[in-house]
Amino acid sequence: MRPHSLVLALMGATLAFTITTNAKSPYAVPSAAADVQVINVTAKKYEFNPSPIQVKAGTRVQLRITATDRAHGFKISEFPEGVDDHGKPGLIFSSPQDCWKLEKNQPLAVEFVAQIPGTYAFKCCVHCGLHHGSMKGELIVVP
Ligand SMILES: [Cu+2]
Repeated sequence: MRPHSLVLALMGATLAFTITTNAKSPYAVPSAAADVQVINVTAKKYEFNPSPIQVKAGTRVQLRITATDRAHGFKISEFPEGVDDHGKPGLIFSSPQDCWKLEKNQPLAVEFVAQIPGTYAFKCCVHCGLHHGSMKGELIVVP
């Protein structure tokens, strides 16, 4: 009888542990990460994909950009087209940078809140070849 009750005790302990672990899991998910819209973007000679990228105003966006053929760069205007830089920025960056460097096959996260509706131009900012100057894209923030 003793080995049997030991097994029962172990099963009971395992069950209690499982219930405790499950009860905690909904709170283990960080709420900050849950409301970020992650968009995967690839960069290659001489285009970004997708482009245009469309998001809703008020969204926290994380662009996960991967250069697939060689090093590239990512530079985006924080002001919508047609608005000069005297106004409020329409994209609020977690850590602003003039030019994000993209190493080949190393995804880079660019995070911001898309505050003001409009069209935001972005382009490659690391010289990558003959048509580097035409490597451009657009982020469209819709109301
Ligand atoms: Cu380039």
